[in-house]
Amino acid sequence: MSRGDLRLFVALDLPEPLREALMDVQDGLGVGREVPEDDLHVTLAFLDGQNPQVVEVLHDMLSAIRMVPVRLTVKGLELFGGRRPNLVAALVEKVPELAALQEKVAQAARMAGIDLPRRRFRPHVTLLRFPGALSPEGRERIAAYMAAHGDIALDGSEAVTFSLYQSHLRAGGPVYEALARYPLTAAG
Ligand code: 2AM
Repeated sequence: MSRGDLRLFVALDLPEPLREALMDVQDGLGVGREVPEDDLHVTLAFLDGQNPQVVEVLHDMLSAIRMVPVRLTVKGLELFGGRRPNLVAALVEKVPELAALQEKVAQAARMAGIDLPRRRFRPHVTLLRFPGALSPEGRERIAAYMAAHGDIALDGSEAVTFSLYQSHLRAGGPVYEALARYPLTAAG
C-alpha cells in the first residue's frame, strides 16, 4: 500500500437486533479488544490500499447493484488464527442471497479496476480481536465460553444495506468511516 492510498472494504451492515445479540456474546467472552457495536459487519470484499481515484468508479459500480435484503443467521462461534488465535468471529449462514451479493460486489470491484484475489467467502462477524498474545487465563476463559456457547444460533433479521468503508489504522484499533451506503430492496 503506497502513501495516499485508501484502505477500503465493502461490508454488509447488521440489523440492530443482531448487533445487540452479538454485543451480549462480546460481554460474555470478556477478553480482548471488542469491536464497537456500530462497527460490527460482514466483510463482502476487502480491497486493501487503493488509489483515491478508484473510489468514484467503485461507487458508481456499487450504486448499480440491485439485490434483495439478506436474512442473517448466526450459526456458531469460531476462534480464527489457528495456534495463535487473533480473533473470535460469529459465523454467518451463507444463504444464496448473501453468496450472490458477495459475488456482485467482487465483480463491481474488479470492474472498477481492482485486482481482487479469489478467496473462498466465509461470511462472519468479527467480535473480538487479540492484538497481543492471549494470556493463559484469556485462553481458558475463551475455551470455557466456547464449550458452553460455541454452537450459538441467532436467527436473524434482515440486512437492508451494505456500505463502502475506509479503514483508518489507529493505535487503539481501526476506525471505520462509511463513505457511502447502498440499499438492498425487496424484489418486485
Ligand atoms: P474480518 O472481516 O475478518 O474482521 C476491515 O479491515 C475488514 O476487512 C475487517 O473486517 C477484516 O476482517 C477485513 N480484512 C482486513 N484485512 C484483511 C485481509 N488481509 N484479508 C481479508 N480481509 C481482511
